[in-house]
Amino acid sequence: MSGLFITFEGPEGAGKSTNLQYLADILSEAGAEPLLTREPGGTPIAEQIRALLLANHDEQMDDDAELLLMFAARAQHLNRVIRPALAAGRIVISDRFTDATYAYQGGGRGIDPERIAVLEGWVQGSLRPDLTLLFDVPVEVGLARAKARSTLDRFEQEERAFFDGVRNTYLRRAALAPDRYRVIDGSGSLASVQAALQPVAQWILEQWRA
Ligand code: T5A
Repeated sequence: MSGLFITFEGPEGAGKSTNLQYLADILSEAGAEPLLTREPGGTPIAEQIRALLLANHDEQMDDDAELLLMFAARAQHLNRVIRPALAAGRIVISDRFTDATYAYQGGGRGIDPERIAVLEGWVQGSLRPDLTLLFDVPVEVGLARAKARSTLDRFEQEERAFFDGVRNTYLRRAALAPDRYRVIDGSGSLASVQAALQPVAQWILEQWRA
């Protein structure tokens, strides 16, 4: 038995978390009981790594240290939570995964994507998401939402060019692999975003039941 691995991606404030819960409710009502999780995080150890990554520090975090911490958390999360759930036939929905590393550490920080690919192969082997929903919003819209909601974490305090790199990398990756990604316009009303999720939910249920 093998489940279905769905990831939610997008720049800051794109609406991932809000819509993840909405999709999960549809799947639960249909009897699928998806496992909801997030990155960085998803296990007690990985959540501690998340806290380290998001906190503001007096000392600047080295880009390679940041990249390696992302994959350290991912190794813990994959082996303790994601792989066992998929092996049990469950639908796993993760709020961010390795596309975020390509977007933030690659497109944002400027780390060579080939170096990221080495870590991806090491930690994940051949495991990739079955479907990635990319919530796309203009940088200023997403940041305004993030600012209105809470104090800014370490990533949210970056310069505009960083977020342009993040968004462009996401869109480029989606264009290169259209079978895996669904790009959803996250800038409209919540109702319009949720309407776009209805056919996606049906597709997920069909794949899961097949
Ligand atoms: N990171 C992560 C990396 O650098 N590399 C990696 O490999 C990984 C995995 C944490 C950070 O870690 C970085 C990226 C991140 O900076 P996170 O917890 O996912 O990742 O943090 P954020 O992206 O900052 O999460 P946000 O909560 O800001 O964004 P969401 O989840 O996209 O947005 P959401 O749903 O919380 O919505 C934000 C606000 O907007 C409103 C909501 O009500 C909420 O108030 N909203 C809307 N308002 C109007 N219209 C809509 N359509 C709306 N949709 C949502």
